[in-house]
Amino acid sequence: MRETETIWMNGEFIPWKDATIHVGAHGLHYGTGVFEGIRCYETPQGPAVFRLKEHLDRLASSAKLLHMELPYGVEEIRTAMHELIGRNGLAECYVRPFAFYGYGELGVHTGDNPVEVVIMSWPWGNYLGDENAGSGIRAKISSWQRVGANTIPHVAKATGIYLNSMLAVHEAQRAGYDEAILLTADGFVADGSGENVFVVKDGRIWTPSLSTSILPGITRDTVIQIAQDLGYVVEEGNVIRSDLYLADEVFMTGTAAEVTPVRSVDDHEVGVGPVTLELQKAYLDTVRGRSERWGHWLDHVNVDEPATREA
Ligand code: PPE
Repeated sequence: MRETETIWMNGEFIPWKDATIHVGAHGLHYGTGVFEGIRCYETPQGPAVFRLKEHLDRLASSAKLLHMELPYGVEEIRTAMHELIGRNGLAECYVRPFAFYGYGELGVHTGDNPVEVVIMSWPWGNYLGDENAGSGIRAKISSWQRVGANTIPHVAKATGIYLNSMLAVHEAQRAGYDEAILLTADGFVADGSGENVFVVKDGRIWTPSLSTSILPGITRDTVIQIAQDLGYVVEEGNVIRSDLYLADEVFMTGTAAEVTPVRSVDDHEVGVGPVTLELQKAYLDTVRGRSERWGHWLDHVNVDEPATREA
């Protein structure tokens, strides 16, 4: 990862290398944390964070699902993030706010351990590879099932849940594929290891519904709204693996992956098609402020305050 100058940690801006924690931290032992992945894009009006409000609301919901009380309000985290982006001076970056149970006692109960809150920002290209954003990735259905609704609340973006994704993406890449697609215990398509999944067939677009063990992706919601605005009908429902094999197009969405075409699933070629490319372009136009229609999704960062910058 490319280091930047500053990290915001528990209310203070500190140098990147000083943002360390004790090895006894609860979150390190048990994955008791929540996080967000957000992007800041360069727009004609300067850097802007895309759908920051929705990301911070999801962070708060994730914390609630873990009975975690965030010591900072959503507005305080937003202000800190703006200042961090300004200080690090990047026109485009990925932003990762996270909160975890820190050092105190061990044992799975989180007890009175403090909740630590950190925000990092750094440059990050397309999650699935910048070159794949055009040519598409090769996906494999995982032998690992996506965590069930009664295993871990899958609507929480919680750190421990990502062991599920880690196992799936390792398996897929060891077998020579780029990414995994996880099914639910009932055999319905859920998520990629870090993305939501969409299918295009005969001009219709559909995607697993929110109750199918998916993370309620903000990019998913964005793409649904953009697609509807472009005149497509988008359905949310159950998707089975054969739907992927027989699809005209399959694509994945995520803050990190943006809109990435899938060119094959389990070696069934689906090709990179026009609907995916149209939505990908519309998405990138939206996040980079080239579409007035969705301007309200951009939270502009004021980087003109020299007081917030350090030499
Ligand atoms: N499903 C999963 C499992 C997931 O991790 C993500 C985000 C999504 C769907 C899409 O959600 P959204 O970003 O709100 O559209 N994955 C993050 C990357 C995970 C990682 O750190 O690695 C991301 O895209 O930021």
